[in-house]
Amino acid sequence: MKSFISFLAIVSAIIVSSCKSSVQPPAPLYPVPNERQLSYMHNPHAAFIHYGMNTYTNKEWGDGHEKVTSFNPSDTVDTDQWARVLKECGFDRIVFTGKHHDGFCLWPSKANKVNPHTIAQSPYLNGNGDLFEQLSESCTKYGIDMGVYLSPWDAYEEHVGGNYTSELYNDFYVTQLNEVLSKYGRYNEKLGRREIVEIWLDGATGSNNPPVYDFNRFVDVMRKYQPTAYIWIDALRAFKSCAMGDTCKVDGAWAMNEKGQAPDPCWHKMDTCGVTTDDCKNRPNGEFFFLLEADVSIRNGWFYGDGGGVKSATDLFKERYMKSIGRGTPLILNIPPDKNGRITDEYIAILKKYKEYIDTTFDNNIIPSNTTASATEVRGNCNTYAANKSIDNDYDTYWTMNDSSTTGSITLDFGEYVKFDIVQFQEYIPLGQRVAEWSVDVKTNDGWQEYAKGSTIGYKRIVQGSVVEAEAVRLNITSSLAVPLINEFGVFLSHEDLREESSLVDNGSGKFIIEPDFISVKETDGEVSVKVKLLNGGEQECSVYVATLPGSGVQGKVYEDRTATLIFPVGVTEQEFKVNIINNQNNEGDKDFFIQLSNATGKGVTIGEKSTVRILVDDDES
Ligand code: FUL
Repeated sequence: MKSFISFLAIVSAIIVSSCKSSVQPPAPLYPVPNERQLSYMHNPHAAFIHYGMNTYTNKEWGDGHEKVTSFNPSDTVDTDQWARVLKECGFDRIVFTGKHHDGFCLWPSKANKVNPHTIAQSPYLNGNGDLFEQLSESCTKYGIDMGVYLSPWDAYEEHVGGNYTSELYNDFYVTQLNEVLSKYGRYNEKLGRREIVEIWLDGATGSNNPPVYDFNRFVDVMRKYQPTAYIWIDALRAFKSCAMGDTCKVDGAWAMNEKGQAPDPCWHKMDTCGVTTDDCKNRPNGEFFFLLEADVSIRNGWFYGDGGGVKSATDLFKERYMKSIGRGTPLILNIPPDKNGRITDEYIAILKKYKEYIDTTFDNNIIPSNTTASATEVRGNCNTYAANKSIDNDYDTYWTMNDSSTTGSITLDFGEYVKFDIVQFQEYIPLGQRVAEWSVDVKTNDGWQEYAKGSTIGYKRIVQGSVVEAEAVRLNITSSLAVPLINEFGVFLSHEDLREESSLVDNGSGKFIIEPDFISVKETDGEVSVKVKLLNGGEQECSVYVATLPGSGVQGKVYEDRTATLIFPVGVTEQEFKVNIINNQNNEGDKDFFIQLSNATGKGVTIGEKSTVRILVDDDES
């Protein structure tokens, strides 16, 4: 051991002595993230709160004809409980639906002077309620950031309110933005003002003839009051605003699904040359840095309702956290309060378990303190860029190589056997996203073997495999757009409930999949049928949860909500799952929804890659 240490000392002496002081850091690979995007990547765990008129009418999308008297919580809405519970459960921000598509405002908006449709007209606190104000106070009190969801699509104004020419509507909406962004938010002492960290302008439009929204004007108001807010706008609008200016005015949008999962590979870059706006995203050489955000609800619907497929803590960890934050993408998890204006005990118990899973897995860095790091090449032979910069716990230092090198490896030698099942590594993304392919090897008793491989890294990549005991781990960058920069590299052991105690070699444990991945149906077809299959299984009883999920079409309008736990007795490997399609009389255009698998039970049984079916319902009226 002694001679090994002196050998290392000599090696570092050589590195330091041959390092030229003129060695510069690598140039940025544009586009690079802005401050708002970086700040979200550093604190990527967000909570959504969907609460409002729909909570009381049991709808997912209201149509604007709801009576203000329907919004009648039995008690004061407990925003303190929301902020306290969500802070305790590890969330960094709360984004709240102050106005959903039905147009009912949860603050006393005066934007519509003639026919207001707000909490001030409702029985809540005798017309003195203001949930944005309440939540601003609660977020300040409990130290959690606040964001707002203000739906541009406003069914009330479309049908009843009277502000429905494009010009009138844009004036109306700008007044609402002024009201909300100038007054509410968590009080930020450093800034000396109330701060809104995120503004979510949902992309749904219910009408075939929506007003022409003036997004440039909207964004100017947002930047005026809340320059630090991450602006989320549906891809189409973001695309247009990017195409208009030399920089993209908005910061991000959805991750092209509402499953809480980032695509893989995941490039946070977009350009303006795709056929559809989603085509423009996730492009390795995209012109604009565009941060995807993975959204999902804890239940099978965005607003509170009975039953409805509540996700387990294991599902939240493995299927959402690991496939969003674990792919370098912020996760926004929706926790809808019930009719009493409170987060239910059932949800709190799940969130606490989920938090325990995250904490026990990631809180302890299990790399032994005498671990040594080495690399195939170090930039200019300089200590500043040496492999140990990936284990020094300093975000701003990194391992890198000379500019012409786009492949290379770093190895962590633990000096003892370490048991782990999670490997985590990060690219230094302030200088641009670069890595296109990587692999990880582990050195066990049997020598070196491949543990995992994948495509992008981005802000962070977390990979879970089977539990191994290894004396060294190696990260190989096998393809990169420019010289790679790795600022963190580590291993962890997951909470015991989450481990896959199998050997390195895939032992063929069962996987549930759903087929096909896409179906197009007519509104008049009555029903749609899909197949749930168990691959490599059938020797033991197991089960899987199947549920419908809204897309641009919602339950009750386009399809009938359906959830089921399908039990697969020994020997059964395939079952059918049917969903009723609603033949409505609206001219609403084609709509889609999803059928999704989650919560597999049975030893070693998991959900396979094919876990979702998209159903496109052809509207016979349009
Ligand atoms: C969707 C909306 O239509 C849903 O109601 C929900 O608000 C979700 C976050 O975005 O597109």
